[in-house]
Amino acid sequence: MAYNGEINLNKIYSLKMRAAKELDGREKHVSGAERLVPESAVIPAAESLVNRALHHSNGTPDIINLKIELQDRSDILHLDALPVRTIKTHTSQEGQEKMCELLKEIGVPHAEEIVGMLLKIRGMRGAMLLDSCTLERLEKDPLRGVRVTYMDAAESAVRNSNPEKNHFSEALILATKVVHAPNIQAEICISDDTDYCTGYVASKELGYVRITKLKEQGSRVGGRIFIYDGDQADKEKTIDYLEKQSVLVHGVSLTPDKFPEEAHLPSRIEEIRDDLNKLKEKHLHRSMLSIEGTQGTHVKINENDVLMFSSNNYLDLANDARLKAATVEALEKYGVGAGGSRLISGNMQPHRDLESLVAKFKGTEAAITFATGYMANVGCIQALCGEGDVIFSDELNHASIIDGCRLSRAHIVVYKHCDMEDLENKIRKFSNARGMVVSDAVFSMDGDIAPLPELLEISKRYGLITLIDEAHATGVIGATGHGICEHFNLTVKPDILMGTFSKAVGSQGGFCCAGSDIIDYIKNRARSFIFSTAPSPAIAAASSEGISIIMSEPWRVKSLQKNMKLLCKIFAKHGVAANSDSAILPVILGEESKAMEMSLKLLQDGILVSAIRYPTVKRGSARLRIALMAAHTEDEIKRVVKSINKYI
Ligand code: WAQ
Ligand code: MG
Repeated sequence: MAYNGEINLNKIYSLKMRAAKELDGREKHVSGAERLVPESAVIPAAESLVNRALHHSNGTPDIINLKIELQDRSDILHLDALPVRTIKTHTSQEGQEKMCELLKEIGVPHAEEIVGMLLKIRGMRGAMLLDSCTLERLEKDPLRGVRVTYMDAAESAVRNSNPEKNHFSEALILATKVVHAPNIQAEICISDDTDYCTGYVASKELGYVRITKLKEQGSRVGGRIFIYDGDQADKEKTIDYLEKQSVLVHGVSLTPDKFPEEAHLPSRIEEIRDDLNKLKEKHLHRSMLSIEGTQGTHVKINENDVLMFSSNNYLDLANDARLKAATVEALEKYGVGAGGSRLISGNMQPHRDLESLVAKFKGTEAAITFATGYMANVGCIQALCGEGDVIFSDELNHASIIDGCRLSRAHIVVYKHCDMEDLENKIRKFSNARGMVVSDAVFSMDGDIAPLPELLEISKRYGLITLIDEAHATGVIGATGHGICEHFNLTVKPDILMGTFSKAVGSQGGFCCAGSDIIDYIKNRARSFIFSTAPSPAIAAASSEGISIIMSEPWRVKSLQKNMKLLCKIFAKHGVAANSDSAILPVILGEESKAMEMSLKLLQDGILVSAIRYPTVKRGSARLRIALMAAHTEDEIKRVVKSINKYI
């Protein structure tokens, strides 16, 4: 299997549709088209091809043939679409002269003769392959010509938005493939549709040059000529490429001039494309795996069973029957949408219930909930700190904390990871500073726990408020999963305990728990709260149910903690030092490519352990991040260690 820096196990399939009807005892072609799509798109592509066959202006077909073939992924050629320009011509003669000029420009001899040949073609299914010097036809079957197949647009948007035949994008895909064939100097084309008079010249140098009028309306002329410039002995290679090489063309647009603004911004768009390519070269480009079905210790990816070691669904509540029932019940009672922000019109009973419950769970006076954990951090930090304040922030804090700090306009001082000496030294440099110390409770990519007792002591001593992010601590650490204060048996609490419902709680959303004044202030100041529609009441109800289950079933937290001890022990047995008190264990590998490769190999073994790369972690500290769940079995934990050891 080819590896191109993306985790993408999708198989690619070719689909070919041919529709025909019987006319006077002979089969008459009605319509034909092809697609090259990932496995997940085979069914919709098949549907759209059949649709196209059924509703074609050439008539209703008697026979529709649909051939679906698996492609060898390592053999797929990715090409950028040729740049496109359009020359407007008013008469067919003017168009034909233009075509000649362009061919001469790139050194094609006998341009007039070649264009003359094009203007005589009628009814060929394929293209002429023409020796540019001798004007000999090189195809085996001159009646049929060479058919170019196995090509499509790489972007699904282009493939899908095209149920009717799109002359332009289909021709651009074909031309891009053709001009990259060995020994092909250029391609010329006129549509065979009687009412479509546009054609083009394409070559690597010219790009795709459209000529708007090349023939008279109503003319049945139409065809293609591939101009061959090379040793005739090599023609098989060219034909083979044209007929068999799978090609995905990137950056095909749907119309040649749909985005006129591109004309004014070519440099920025070029830069964006360059950046994307650089990301791919550095193994930093991200693509998404598609999970089919539900979340759990086992998930389905491409119909395969995959053992999940990459989920924040720590207590296996995301698909719990009671959470689902609570959601459905609230859905029936309160509907889907909240219809407005909490402050205007979206404040519903499930939101209020959830806030009381989470405050109780964290042992604070009050709580405020947000649509996501990211929004909770951003909103809360931006609300509580402002210009003139100083925020002391652990260097490994989550991106949402960093973004909240930036948005607050406070001065940001980053201290060394969990280094309380460094924190205090830095605070001292800002004597009388007003502001905040902010830290993850459990660090999301390292799984270690902030030294909260010292952190609180120092912050209090210097009069700084504290915000602790318990996204990966809630339902995970502390004897009964109440989080970091329980973990350290603390009675003093940080000023703000932030967390999410999206992880151990099995639902979605973020929260901040604190004294009622602070919460009231956040409600009045946090822009991500004020200017955002309230989460669905059904989701709020699900979150409440998740928290209730964590409280009533402490065995879940125990089982998760036991699993981590077991994982560390098994690693130790294999001679790998491993230590974590949370649900996260990083296996640091260093190079981005190495982490990506390992993750891919594990996936091929049926195990999902995600690779974490820059910018999520520091450059050169790429890693596998094992995330445990309460529901993992001993055998499954042994399996992941064994697999990792095999490749390390
Ligand atoms: N391989 C080789 N030749 C082909 C293929 C193929 N896959 N498909 C068509 N041809 C040949 C065949 O002789 C057709 O009669 C001829 O090309 C024209 O095909 O606005 O619509 O599908 O930029 O009619 C060009 C301008 C439109 C689009 C081309 O071609 C634009 C077009 P058609
Ligand atoms: Mg046509």
